[in-house]
Amino acid sequence: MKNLRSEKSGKLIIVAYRLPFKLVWENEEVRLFQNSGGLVSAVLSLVKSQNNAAFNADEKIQWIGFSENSPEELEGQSMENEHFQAHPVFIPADVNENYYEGFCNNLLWPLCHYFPSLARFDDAYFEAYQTANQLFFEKLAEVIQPGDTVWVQDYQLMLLPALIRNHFPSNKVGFFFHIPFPSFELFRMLPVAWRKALVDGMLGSDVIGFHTNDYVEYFLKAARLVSGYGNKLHYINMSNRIVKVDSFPISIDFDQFNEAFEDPGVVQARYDARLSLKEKIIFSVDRLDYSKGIIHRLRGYQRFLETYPDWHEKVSFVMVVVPSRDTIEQYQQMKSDIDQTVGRINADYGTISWQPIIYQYRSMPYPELVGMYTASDVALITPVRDGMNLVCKEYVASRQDNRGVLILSEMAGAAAELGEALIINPLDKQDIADAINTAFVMPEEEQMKRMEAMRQRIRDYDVFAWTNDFFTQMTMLELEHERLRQV
Ligand code: ADQ
Repeated sequence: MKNLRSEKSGKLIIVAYRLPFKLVWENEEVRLFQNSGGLVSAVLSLVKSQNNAAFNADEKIQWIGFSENSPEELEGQSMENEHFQAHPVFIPADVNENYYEGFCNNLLWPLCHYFPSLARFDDAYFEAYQTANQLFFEKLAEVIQPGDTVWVQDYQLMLLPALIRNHFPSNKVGFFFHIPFPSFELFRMLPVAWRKALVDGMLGSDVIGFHTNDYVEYFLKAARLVSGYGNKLHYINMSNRIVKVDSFPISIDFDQFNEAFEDPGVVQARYDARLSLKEKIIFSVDRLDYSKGIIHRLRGYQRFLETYPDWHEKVSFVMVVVPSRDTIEQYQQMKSDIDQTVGRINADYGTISWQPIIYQYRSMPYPELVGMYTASDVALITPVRDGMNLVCKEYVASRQDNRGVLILSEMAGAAAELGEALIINPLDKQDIADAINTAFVMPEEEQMKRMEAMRQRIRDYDVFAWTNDFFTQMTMLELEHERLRQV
């Protein structure tokens, strides 16, 4: 097959709200701690795989992201490590408040997760969103050169692809949307000018990626109804160029989770969990967010305790919630609802020798996380809406022993891929309760059959395949553009 790498390939530039590092001051010097989040490992997979054609993998990846530190604090500090060179974007605090907490998290997040009643519409939000996207663009303009490929990430930067296209028309631009793109009935709640700016902004890209076919269809409908662009087989013809819209279900580093099963720290954590907990273990872990269905999960568990009293004293539900956005009032309210509900269930059902829910509000170190994944009989994942959900994929990849049962909400993007899970409606308490009981009585052979099928799928389409797939589409589109230019 022809080598797809173009001679003109330049460097890769990632633009995301967050930088790939945390900055920590020690003795007046800054030290960089690389984040271990999904996007960073996905991008690192590109470095490891080296066989993509869209950009030159020998050059350090450039990463543009918001800086929590002031320009004075960062002056003279090196902002690179072995893989990344970071370019901090400075956004004044009042603008960032209206941009990030406002437009992004008080409007786009609830709207895209089907919570329109929580969405706040404020002109100052949209103004700040435009200003912030412009600031990201200005930083990019200092870095970009002909031949470079830009990969823009997520709902914080929907206006950016069009800004790039207008000023640097020959650079390749990819965009990935990590949360659900909502059905048109939700999207049309945005003021006409805003929704048009968002759709046109994204259409500045060459390739636009979503997690599922549903999100692709919803976006294509918005592009047609908001901006008048039809499509043919997911290709939108923009007169002088083509935009490809497709689904790329994000994944994880399967081998890393699979191999962790035997790490001494993981073995120890698994042993400790089994020793200190009851004979059946249910586990859940997520960020504090109303989209994650934490309250619904608790109600489902409560219904399980009501309906299946034979399991009393025999089950421990370990629920770990990572603090997130807890400066926003709705999140504080939700946190206190969760605290109260956990307290009530433990008070109603607990005994001297049994605590039905063990609840922790903290981030969990990796060995402990995989220790819990591999000790649990059930992973209970019940978002009321989730773009993909990586926790369920991590659980499955960790189960080298092919044991355990995944209970998964039909509202998670991942449900489209993991049909062998027990799929539930997270709003239906009885459905959750029955699924827990079904999981507890499921014969080992059936657990193994389901687990093996899911593991095979994630092994085949891991995070390396995901990034490779996206950049293959970018390269194919570039070839198509070259062909069109010659016609
Ligand atoms: P998130 O909403 O953050 O991501 P998710 O995909 O589940 O959700 O990823 C969470 C990550 O955080 C997982 O890797 C998990 O292990 C980790 N994590 C969660 N709780 C933790 C804890 N207490 N301690 C340590 N680690 C913890 C957004 C979208 C998702 C989409 C991803 C990627 O909302 O739908 O899957 O982006 O596109």
